[in-house]
Amino acid sequence: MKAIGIGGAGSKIAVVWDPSAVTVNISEVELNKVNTEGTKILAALRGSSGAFKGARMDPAIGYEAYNSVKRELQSLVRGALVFSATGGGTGSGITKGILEDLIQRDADATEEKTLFGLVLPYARLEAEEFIRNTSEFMSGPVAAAIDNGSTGNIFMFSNRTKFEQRIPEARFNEMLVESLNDFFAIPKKNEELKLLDEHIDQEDFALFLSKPFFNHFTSFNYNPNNDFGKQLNAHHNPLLIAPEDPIEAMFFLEVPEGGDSTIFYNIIEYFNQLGVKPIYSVAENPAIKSPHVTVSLLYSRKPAELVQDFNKVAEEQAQTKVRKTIDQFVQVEQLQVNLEDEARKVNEGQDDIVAMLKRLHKI
Ligand SMILES: Nc1nc2c(ncn2[C@@H]2O[C@H](COP(=O)(O)OP(=O)(O)OP(=O)(O)O)[C@@H](O)[C@H]2O)c(=O)[nH]1
Ligand SMILES: [Mg+2]
Repeated sequence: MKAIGIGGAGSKIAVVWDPSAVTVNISEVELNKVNTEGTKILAALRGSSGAFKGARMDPAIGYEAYNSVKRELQSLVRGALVFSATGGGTGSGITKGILEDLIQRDADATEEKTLFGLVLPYARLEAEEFIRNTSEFMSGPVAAAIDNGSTGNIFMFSNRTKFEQRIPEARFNEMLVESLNDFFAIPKKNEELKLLDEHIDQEDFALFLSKPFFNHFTSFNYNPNNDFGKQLNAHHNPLLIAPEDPIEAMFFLEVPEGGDSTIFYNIIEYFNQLGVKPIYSVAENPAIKSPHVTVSLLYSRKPAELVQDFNKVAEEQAQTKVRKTIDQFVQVEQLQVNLEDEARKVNEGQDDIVAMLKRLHKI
């Protein structure tokens, strides 16, 4: 599938996925560094000052620059996978423009839906601006596009593992793409391997991808003697935001040569308890020694993990504010009055954050 990379992170990841990806940036320096056989598009601002510097974490600048590339991108995004970080200014600003245009125009045909691979910051260790931009981006344009059914699947990658395991950026980008490739290999494997039950062909797969939900995919060795749900929960994809309960699901079960194909009924039963009838297939793979399953869950509610992360950061910020306030007013005579005043301001700030989290919770 062809890719479009927006901003720094989006471009770097897009070219790993697709060596001829189209890349878009406001920063000429960043754009020049990208190694792609595809078109490079320099988005421009009305004044020339932004051209070399990027949006410097300000999504309003990215959003303004979208106007200069709108016409070109409107046709390019059809049937493409758009990669962007949610924290920076260029990626989130331009991608906001893309999402708004998708909402405006008539529903695309199945194969023409635009998919998104979003890279979310790790709230505990990344800049406050990245977190704030992400909240606004997710609760604004992403929520609206999902409500409107305007996009195909949205993959929410998380930089958590990158920071926690201290993985070099280039290696981590490869890991994201390898994982995505693993999921996208399902229809091809269905063509190549001996099928034992059901079938997922290119068209089934394309239809699944065209649905306007978050997609959490993962794969693991499945032990049919143990509970499937517990194994699934223990093997969520660490590169993606944890999923909510699925609205729809897909699974592809591979069993070794001569293996028991009927173990898939356990998986059907598991999904049935959640009220979901998955699309699925079972194939024989002589290259494996134990059953292996690839699962994809489509969900639309805001992932709990994200809200928790933001809660934590918001709380830490509020505490820092209070601490600063105390330091600042400790020598002032009217200490009591000022503290009360500041405490009220902090609380007002918190109310805003709570309101934002409530909005976030809706998607
Ligand atoms: N996984 C991954 N994350 C990245 C990479 N580069 C930046 N990030 C993350 O992406 C976010 C910043 O977004 P960028 O793509 O750098 O910003 P941008 O869209 O170019 O916007 P500006 O530079 O602010 O104009 C932060 O959360 C970074 O940790 C990368 O190559 N891989
Ligand atoms: Mg940048």
